[in-house]
Parts: sequence; structure tokens; C-alpha cells
Amino acid sequence: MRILFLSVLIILLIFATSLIPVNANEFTFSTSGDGSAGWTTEEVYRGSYSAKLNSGTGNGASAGKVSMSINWPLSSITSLSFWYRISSSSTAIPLAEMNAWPLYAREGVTFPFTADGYFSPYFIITIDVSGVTHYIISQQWAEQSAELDKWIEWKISDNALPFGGFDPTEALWHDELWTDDPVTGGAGSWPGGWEPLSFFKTTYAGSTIVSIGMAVGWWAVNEPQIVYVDSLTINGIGYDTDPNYVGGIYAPMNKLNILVPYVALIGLIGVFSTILVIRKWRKS
Ligand SMILES: [Ca+2]
Repeated sequence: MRILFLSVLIILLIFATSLIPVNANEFTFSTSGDGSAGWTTEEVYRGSYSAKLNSGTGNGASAGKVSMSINWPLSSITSLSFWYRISSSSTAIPLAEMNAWPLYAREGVTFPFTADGYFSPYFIITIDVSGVTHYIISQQWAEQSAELDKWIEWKISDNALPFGGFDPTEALWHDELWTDDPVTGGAGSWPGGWEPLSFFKTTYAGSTIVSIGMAVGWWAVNEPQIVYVDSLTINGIGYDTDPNYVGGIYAPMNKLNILVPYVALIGLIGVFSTILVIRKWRKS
């Protein structure tokens, strides 16, 4: 009887362990040109690490990116955010250049700018459309020097100043093809190939997200831009940007999900022990 009890315990333990989503969504780094990306403890928003990204100096041919692999329909995305901190070791973008890009000024900030600036990191959503890879890329925000070395949240609900006859109500995106460009993508499009995420949900209906990443680089501005990135949140569920973290532990619902196997195990052990006690009692 004891051997049977032990065997059942071991089987239950293996079963419970297999359900625990440890490292379910690991972050990976990628770079191009002289860009760089990796874990750091220099500045941390949550947990023990953040991702430090350096755009490099390739003037459009370098970048640093941190991304998390997921396998969700693009249509399921309702909200996205992450926290960033622009390092004062970044190279300043001259004021005149900053003011040439009103698209990158958030609604509510004082524009034209009055100081040199820097570019925030931005999202890259990599999707699969029937075996073909596409990239949906968000706005970066221009931050002035007073915002250096501060943690700032990039969130989809932030929107750019009115531009080109349009008044955005949320952050805008483009894809790598700029297929929504008025020149190539047809009438009714926003200027310069920018669109709300809903446009790409329609354009790429039925597509699956391969990864969600945050990046700096692949742009033609004064470089390097050096940033810290932490605490990715998708549809309200936080994925701490840390090595060896447990997926989604910052959402109350996910905390419960992680506990489910343990609760089930304890429950089963309890039931099994009760049966043993009853059997022993009936024998005696
Ligand atoms: Ca972190």
C-alpha cells in the first residue's frame, strides 16, 4: 500500500510540475549592424533586470531588439504597453530635427519642442500570414532632454498630435511594406503609411503573432539612442522583462493559474490520505 501511495504521489507531482508555466514566454535578443541588446541591472523598472538596447550608429542599418515569442491571433490584441528609460548616454537629436517630426510628439506635450531630444523604443509585432512574415511597427515618441533617465510608459492609448489632416486617437503603426501608403495602398489612408492597429488587424486578418518585440534603431537620426526596456504588458497581463521569469505572474488571474496544479495536488493527496485512513479504520 505504501509503495502504491508513493507511486501515485510521484505521478501526481510530475503531472503538477508539467502544468507550471515556468519560462513559458522567454525573451530573446537580436541586433543588426553595431546595435546591441542584452540584460542589465543598471536600471530596473520591475524585477531584477531590464533589457538594455543600443541602436548602434548604422543610420538605418543598425538596431537592438528584445522580443517575446507568443502564438496568438493578431486580432486578439486589445492593449499593449511597456516601460522605457532613455539613457543620458544617448546622442541628442538637434531641436530643428525634433520639430520636423510632429508625428512623434504626443498629444498634450508642448510643441514645437524647446530642447534637443531623443527617440523612445517602439513595438515590432512579427506576424505570420499563411507562411509569410510581416512586421507591424509602432510609433516611437520624441522625448526632450528633461525626460532623460526617467521611466516612461509607452502605451497604445497615447496618440500623436494631429497631422496631415488626421487626428489620431491612439498610437499609429506601419508595416514593413508601407502597404497602407496613399501612393501604394489606396485612398482613405493616413499620411505616410501610418494607421491604427485596427487597420492591420483587417489587412492581415487571420494572421498569427510570432513575437512581440521592443526595439531602437533602423532609423535615420543622430545615434546611438540607448534605452532600457522593462515590463511588457499585453491585454492587461504583465510579462516582466527579466531572464527566467514566470510568464504573466503580475496579473491576478495568472497568479491563480500558477497555483492551480499545487492546489489540485494537495487536494488529491488529501483525498488519497482520507481513503487510506478510512480503509485502516475499517480493518481495525
Ligand atoms: Ca524587469
